[in-house]
Amino acid sequence: MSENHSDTPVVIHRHAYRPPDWLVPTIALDFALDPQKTRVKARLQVKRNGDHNRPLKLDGNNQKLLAFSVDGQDAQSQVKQEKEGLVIALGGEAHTIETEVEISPESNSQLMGLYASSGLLCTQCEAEGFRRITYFPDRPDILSRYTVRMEADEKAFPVLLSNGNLTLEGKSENGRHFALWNDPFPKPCYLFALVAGNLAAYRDEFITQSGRKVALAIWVRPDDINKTHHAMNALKMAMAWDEKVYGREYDLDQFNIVAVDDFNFGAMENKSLNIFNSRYILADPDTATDADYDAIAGVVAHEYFHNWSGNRVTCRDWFQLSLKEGFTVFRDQSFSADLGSPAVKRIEDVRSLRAAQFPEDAGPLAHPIQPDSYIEISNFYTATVYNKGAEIIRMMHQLLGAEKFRKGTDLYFERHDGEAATCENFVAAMEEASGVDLTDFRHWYHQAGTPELKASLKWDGATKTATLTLSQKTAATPSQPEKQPVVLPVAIALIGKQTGKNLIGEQLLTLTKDSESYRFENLAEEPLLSINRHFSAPVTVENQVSPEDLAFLSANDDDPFARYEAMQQLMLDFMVARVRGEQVDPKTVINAVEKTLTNKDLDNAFIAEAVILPSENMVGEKLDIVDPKRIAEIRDDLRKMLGQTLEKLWQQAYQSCERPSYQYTPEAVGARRLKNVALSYLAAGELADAPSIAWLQFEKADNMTDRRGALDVLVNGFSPEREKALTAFYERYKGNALVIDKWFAVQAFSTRPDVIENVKKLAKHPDFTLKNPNRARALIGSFAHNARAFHDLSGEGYRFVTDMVIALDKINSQTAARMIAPFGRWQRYGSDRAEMMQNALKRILSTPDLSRDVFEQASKSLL
Ligand code: 0A1
Ligand code: ZN
Repeated sequence: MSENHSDTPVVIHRHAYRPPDWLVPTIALDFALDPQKTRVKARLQVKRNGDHNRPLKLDGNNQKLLAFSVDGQDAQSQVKQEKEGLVIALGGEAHTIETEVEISPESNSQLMGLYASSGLLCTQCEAEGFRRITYFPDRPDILSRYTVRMEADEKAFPVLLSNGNLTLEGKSENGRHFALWNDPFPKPCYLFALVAGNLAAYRDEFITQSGRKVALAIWVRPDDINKTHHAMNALKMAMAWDEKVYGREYDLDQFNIVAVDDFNFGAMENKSLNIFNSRYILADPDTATDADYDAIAGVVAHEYFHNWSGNRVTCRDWFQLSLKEGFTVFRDQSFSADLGSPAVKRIEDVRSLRAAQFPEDAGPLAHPIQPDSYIEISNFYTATVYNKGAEIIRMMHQLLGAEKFRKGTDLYFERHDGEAATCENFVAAMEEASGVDLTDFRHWYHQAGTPELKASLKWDGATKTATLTLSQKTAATPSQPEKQPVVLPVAIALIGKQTGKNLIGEQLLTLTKDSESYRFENLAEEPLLSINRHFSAPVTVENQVSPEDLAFLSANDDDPFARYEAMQQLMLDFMVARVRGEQVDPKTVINAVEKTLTNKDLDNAFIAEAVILPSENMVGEKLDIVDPKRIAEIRDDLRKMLGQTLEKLWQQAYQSCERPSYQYTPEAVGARRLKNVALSYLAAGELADAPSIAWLQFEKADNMTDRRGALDVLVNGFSPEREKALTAFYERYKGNALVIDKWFAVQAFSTRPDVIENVKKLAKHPDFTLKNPNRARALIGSFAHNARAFHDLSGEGYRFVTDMVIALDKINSQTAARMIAPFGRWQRYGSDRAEMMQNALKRILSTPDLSRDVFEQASKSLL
């Protein structure tokens, strides 16, 4: 069967959900593993569900059916083999279905189902990969008990892992061996996993709050065993945190993690056998940056937390995806906040929401966290479902308060344990446990688009009264022309314009209507508005504040996030005004940066975040027509000005952040962060010695954060140190795929005008391959997000990415589809660019045998 689906694609609708006709209480799988030809025998106990006479449908593709029987009898006459599976007419209430199929892991370049990755065999089944392994009703509301027998050559595949408990292992003939695994928890097939290969384990254990001893193992290539400690620490902390904060205990005696090099996404929460993209496991100071360390802890926790939010309670259908993902992202964000600085974590999370989710909500691919329909579900593992989903859970947390929120999650877990649930079930549990009416709040689940919150504060000096008017509006999105007001928890404070004191403490205003006014009386002095503190609602704020007042708030607001926001707003307003050709004085921006840099009460990590300029894309979002070149010039200009005017301060910051040797502590991480930001400003200031400072840092670095920080700076310039550093970096790390990914990405992100030629050259580099998703994303994904290069008026950037998407679609359609979004923003650009972007999409769509994944993204992007 072909990998691609070019005929009119079927659209799946949320409202078309129907309970399954047949259930599968148990399944026994038997794998004769081999990279070229694996045989899979499956025995399904099936049970009619309800009073009907519909046949049993088993999904299946990319496999050769070798044998088929019903209740032990060859049953060719009962079965109809269709393109996407088998249809079986059955007379009784319960039957045993047996199939035997042949699949080829080695030729599975889609990395869905059973595939080979650097000598390992592993699986990825979410969302619809199980049907590439065996015939099965591949939908998450069918929960089955699994027993798995796997057999393989013992030399090539000494380790055999699957879900649950290992119940037996032994030798079989011809140098082969086998293992038997049994998972006592019924699960949907998307949580099935197996791994076979030459792996070494880093082991530890965890004692749960009720005293159960859990054997933990992280399985990697033997050479990588020393890079697993950080992930293991994170795992143990996550296990303890989930007990403390949510009362959730681990439920089996084993918990295994495997790292693989070829993986479409970040990681996968298969029951008791999490499989990870190796970039979210492997770390040591020489090869992983501090950001990598943070991401590893976050993803390890995320997958672990899924054991309850996803596995014990799973999703009824894929329209409920945010039920597990939004909630689990909220859980992992809270975990990371508790581990380090909550303010800095919030800043980082909001920055990535703005970078990835806001554009999605503002473009042709906008969808609610519960979409109405899809063609290919893989396209809906989006920043909206994940990150906006997490914001929606966070808002419930605020509206209910921590205690009632916990009552709600307790009720949810208790009520739905062992079930496939819906988002509505979650909200209903929250509502019942807390007594808080969430009727209007539910709009968040079905309405796309980022609401715009307008705020205006009027001061009446005579009565010492301030009146705040809040109003909201959500712009139309595809197929949703009319929007309803949503429930917005808006955390505010009033900051005295003279004293900088918080005059009223923090107040949570809940805006439920289009517009509402609030009065604040007896104020000691004229106030400034501190709004959407800690980003209490996922909105854009429209608030006319003067640069002077923003500067004041950036120095005085008592909420660190709001302070950061004031600074960002100040910088953004300045750049937007400049792009529009207005004459504006940079003095206020420069003074505010200076004040932040010299404020002894602030820690380095916060300072570093606060002084980074908003991205070019953020500037673009504020403009009617985006001119990436002009935006880049204006932003570079401001960076140069800040670099030069505050040179002494950057140098001081740089020096004060130097440490005698590497440590991994929050303090040291903050210092490295500010040091690299200071270095980038020194370079932006075009100070003569900047390249040599960067080179020195590069050379004497005892960790990847410093080395990469220096390389990031050098790669944008024309100094001889640039080539020296790139070569040295490559030589030092060749053979280490994760680090070579950085080498590709750093060059694809360069701000130099020759980046396109260089990236095209890199696509021909012997180390480049489209077969490895990390590598493809490092070069092409990074380049497509390099606004100035991608949008170059020559059209070369568009052409290059288009060529790559078309080539990649034949190999790995999921990964190809994830590179299309930047083209979809064509409406935002001038006609020259818009036309080229549309043509790129048309060219993609005219490619024969296009995958469903790419078809959906490209066709929707043209609308
Ligand atoms: N459930 C995983 C994400 C995931 C989804 C699909 C995949 O298929 C390629 C892989 C992983 C998570 O949220 O971590
Ligand atoms: Zn997840």
